[in-house]
Amino acid sequence: KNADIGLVGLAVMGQNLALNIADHGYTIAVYNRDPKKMLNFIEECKAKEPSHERVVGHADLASFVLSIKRPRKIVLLVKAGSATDVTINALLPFLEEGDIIIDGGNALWTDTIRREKELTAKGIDFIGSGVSGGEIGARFGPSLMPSGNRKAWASLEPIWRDIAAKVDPDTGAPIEGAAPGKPVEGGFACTEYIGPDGSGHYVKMVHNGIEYIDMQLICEAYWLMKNLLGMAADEIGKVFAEWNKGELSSYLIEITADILQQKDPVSPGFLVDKVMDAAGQKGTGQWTAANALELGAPANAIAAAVYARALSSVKEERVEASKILKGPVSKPVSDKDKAATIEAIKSALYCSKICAYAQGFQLMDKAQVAYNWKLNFGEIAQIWRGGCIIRARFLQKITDAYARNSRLKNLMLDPYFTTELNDGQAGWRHVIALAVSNGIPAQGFAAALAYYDGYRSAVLPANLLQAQRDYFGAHTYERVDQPRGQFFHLDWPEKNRPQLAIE
Ligand code: 2AM
Repeated sequence: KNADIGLVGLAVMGQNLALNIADHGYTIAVYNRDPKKMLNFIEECKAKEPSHERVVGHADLASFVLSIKRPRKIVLLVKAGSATDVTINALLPFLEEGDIIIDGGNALWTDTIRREKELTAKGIDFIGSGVSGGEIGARFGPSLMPSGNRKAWASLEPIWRDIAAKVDPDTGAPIEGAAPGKPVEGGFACTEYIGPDGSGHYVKMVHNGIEYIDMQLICEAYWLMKNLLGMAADEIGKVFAEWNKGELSSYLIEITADILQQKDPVSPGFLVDKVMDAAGQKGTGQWTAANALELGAPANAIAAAVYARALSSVKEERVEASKILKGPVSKPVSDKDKAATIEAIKSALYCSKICAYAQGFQLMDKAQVAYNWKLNFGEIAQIWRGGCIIRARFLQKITDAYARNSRLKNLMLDPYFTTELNDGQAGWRHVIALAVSNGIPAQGFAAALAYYDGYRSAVLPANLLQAQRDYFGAHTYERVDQPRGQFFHLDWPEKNRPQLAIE
């Protein structure tokens, strides 16, 4: 009975999180449905891991559960969905009141809300924790977004803080030095309590929605350099490497620079040119866009990223359509305009990114009202500074914005972001115009700009829309010359109205 914590689910994420926990001096009991995976993992640990003595494998659930100190903390890293329910139900007979289950999988937040209710009724405390950073993050420091029972969080918190990514508290710069058996100490730990029930998994979901559009925008920048400027992959990679030194500096830009300069190991040329252009998705971006629709949050750039993946995935159809549907005659950019066009693409990328994050935070603001949470946006930005896929110098700018004003209505209204949008918009508009006139799809850039132009418009054509609604459905309208909340209806001229009366 001496394990500090237990972990169920020994796929790569589970293995790496277990090793990360062991590296920080905790004894961890591990279990997997298929015991072969557990045995292989323990063998590998013994061969390679300095902290292997603190990882203890169990082939049956009873001995696994009984080996953990009470109140037990059991982390689940099993496949999201019904596998999580199956695993929880298998554990339940062995658990005692006050034990804690922590779901670290990519659960849909509504499932987390349901599980927390069900388990609370049985005397088991439940934490849903978003875990971001992929395999390497799990191993050396992820960004962790826990929510649920507060008392349980207090008990989990020291471990979560120890294993989370660490960044400089003031600059957000990563604190380097992670290596197996050499845990990083000091710095700001990228985990904070997010709120009740499913809020942690919700915030993780929005993180992924932002990740979708972040990636899409980078792809559009690459595509425009290739198709407008005729640049080869490695040359574009060098531009990204240069951008990575400035305000765009981020994990995704860094890996993009590497990817574009990677030669194909099996035939001449660059690997990226050989990779099939049909995107996959696991669903978290789609959940974000669907929830934005449900809440009426204008997250059109996030949705555009999901649609762009969907459009890419019908590869065979696109190949056929390309033979039938014509575009404009392309007007390549001249060599003398190349440098300026690359600068403009950089502006388009940065401005669109600001809009994408503004949408993500605006969505979370809607969600906290709808689901009765109190989210701390400054803290959310802080814990995304390290460990996760969207980690970036940019997150420090967002952290600073919420430090200046914790009740900021929209990120674009923070003085830093307002200035960046002002300075970058000429290039941003120029690039979209080039994309449109050359028939190059840039739906992420364009959706972000439509959001920007819509948000900064004091007046929109929704006056006409309201009149249309009143005309055919008597939905009423407010008047600009009367206080809000007073509704009017006109008996519109008969001729175009539906004939309701039976003649
Ligand atoms: P397995 O190794 O026995 O397949 C990621 O897929 C993790 O989730 C693995 O540890 C896997 O266990 C576990 N898992 C997947 N489906 C499961 C299920 N229906 N019940 C329990 N565990 C499951």
